[in-house]
Amino acid sequence: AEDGYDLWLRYRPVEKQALVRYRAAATEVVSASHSATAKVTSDELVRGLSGLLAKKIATGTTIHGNGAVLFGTPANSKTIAGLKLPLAGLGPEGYVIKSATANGRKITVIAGNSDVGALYGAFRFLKEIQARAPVDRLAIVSAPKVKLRLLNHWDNLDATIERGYAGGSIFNWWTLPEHVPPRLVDYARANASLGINGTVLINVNASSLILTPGYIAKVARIADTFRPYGIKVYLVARFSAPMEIGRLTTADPLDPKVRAWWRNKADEIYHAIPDFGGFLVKANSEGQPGPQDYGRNHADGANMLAEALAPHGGVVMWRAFVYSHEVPDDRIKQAYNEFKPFDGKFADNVILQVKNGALDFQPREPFSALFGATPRTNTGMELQITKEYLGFNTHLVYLGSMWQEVFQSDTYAKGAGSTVAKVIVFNNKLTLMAGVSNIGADRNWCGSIFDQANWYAFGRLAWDPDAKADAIAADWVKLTFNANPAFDQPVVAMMMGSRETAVNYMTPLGLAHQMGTSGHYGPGPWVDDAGRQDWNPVYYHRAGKDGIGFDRTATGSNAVAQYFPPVAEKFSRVETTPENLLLWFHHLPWDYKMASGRTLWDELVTRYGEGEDAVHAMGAEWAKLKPYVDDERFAITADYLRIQARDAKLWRDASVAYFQSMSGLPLPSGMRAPA
Ligand code: GCW
Repeated sequence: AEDGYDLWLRYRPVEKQALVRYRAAATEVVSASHSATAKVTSDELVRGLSGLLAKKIATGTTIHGNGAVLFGTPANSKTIAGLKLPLAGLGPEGYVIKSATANGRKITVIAGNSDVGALYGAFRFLKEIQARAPVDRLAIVSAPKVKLRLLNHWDNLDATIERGYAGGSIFNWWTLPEHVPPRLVDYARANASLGINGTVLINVNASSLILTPGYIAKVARIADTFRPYGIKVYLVARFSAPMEIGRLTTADPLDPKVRAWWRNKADEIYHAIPDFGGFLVKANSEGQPGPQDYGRNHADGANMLAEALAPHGGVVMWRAFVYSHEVPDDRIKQAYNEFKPFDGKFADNVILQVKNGALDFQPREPFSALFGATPRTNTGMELQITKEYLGFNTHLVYLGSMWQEVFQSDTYAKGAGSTVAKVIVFNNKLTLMAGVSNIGADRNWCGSIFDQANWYAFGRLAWDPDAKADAIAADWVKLTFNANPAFDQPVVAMMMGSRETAVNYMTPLGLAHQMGTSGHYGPGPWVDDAGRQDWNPVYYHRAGKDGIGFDRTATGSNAVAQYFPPVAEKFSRVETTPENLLLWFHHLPWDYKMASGRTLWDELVTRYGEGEDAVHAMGAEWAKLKPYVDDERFAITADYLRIQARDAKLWRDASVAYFQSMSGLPLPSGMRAPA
């Protein structure tokens, strides 16, 4: 059955017409390396080619004839060394795939500087066939632009997942370390196919028990499972761990006993997991413990952990997602205010992990002002793959286009052209891309078929943040469904429009944080009793008789001043602020004239309506594509599109009705009254 378990690694046979051609290009798999990574590479090539070519593919250590697929490194293959491939400068993870001649045979060589590079190349070679690209004259050279490409799981030790919409956790702590579910191997394959090279196994809010010996043994077993695939494991270090699982009475980062405790803990972990990646930390955020509890600062806290990990080569990812309702100012300013003063004070193996926007994974936010603002501190990006504020697993929203918008935003950190992508890639010694996972124990991994595309897009963009969202979507559709343009083109178009559609029915024109409290699924613009001012939707939209929007210019919170001058200037003035961010930066009267000629009020209502209509259009489009899809994956998607249509209507109706109670204005002519 096509339940989605195989993700984009389906390897179904190519069509009859193309079979002869592809069979000639891949007759056997050859490698002289015997490492664990070479073994899984060979297995994947055999599995992929046998499936795609509908025949058994043999393996060997020497080339027997035309069509051999030789993989390895110059160090473990004389043939590869002799071919003088352009491997210099590709680093340990880059690869070259080349159609070549060796010993008078026409072969395909897949080479890396390490076995992991060759593994990535093998997945790429299979992808070319899956996408039905020609493979007889290959000359592919690729290397990641970002060093640490990580998933962050918000999985708890009790197997629940914070903001997880695809069932429970795939990490079964109960049966580990004795039993490793085979699923974890498929998880590693899927990640390796995208070049993801690390994973944080547990929630940033999780308990410190994960650092106790029993759990370390379980983690070690997972690390053993992932190692051949080039994936390192990382853990969350809860700042108060020395008090909770040690016997200390403080977690003060400047206390020598606390420092010694963390050093010993690091030594203990590395003893069990020699290539352990390091720690991810959420400190002094949303009530979590941290150095500020002791009058210390973020650098004190991060550097203490960095010092414990440094002898082993580990890193600390210190999250910049900090805000507190005790700071009586615009919440989105807090991270910049807390971190900017410490630029240059963090150890070399610390990376600040900054969410793409300053608020919290909204359908649209401007890029965080921290990108480019901390040039003497490693600064990486955190994206949320799981759709906490974007309709969970039931709404079809492709995030590739959202992330592309962030990466291509110009920070002006070093003049025009300093895009967020460039700042992340070039500003740092250690580069990082982290994605909050949407993976759970559902058969289809992500809770829907189309959410698999977001995992896929994250991996591709982590490898190359300048990659194009539409090209990634096109690849995903071909690999996941089929390579038929009659199907692919409309589906890619649907995906590419889907994020703007969600923005329109949820938070058009730069509105944000309008979701119902705590669940973050449906509309709640009227909520003003969420327990904290900075959780209230009313705090963010600021609608009243006079107008709507959050003034973040000099007459308001002046958050704009955190951006580099050209950006600050652009967002300061209403006329130069892009309309899709208008109400994020400005409070405007309801009769403010928009580019369309409509008033702000009419435009707002129009956008909500467009959002709802576009969801219906997606449903109609999908219905037409039924002949091209298996029944099971067609049905779940069609059903979810119906849920999305129901929800989009609710969003539109509730939001329009609520804001009308503020504006007191009639609906633009021809608009349906909220039901
Ligand atoms: O997005 C918000 C979520 C919390 C989350 C927090 C964070 C893990 O609502 O569930 O906690 O951000 O990123 O730390």
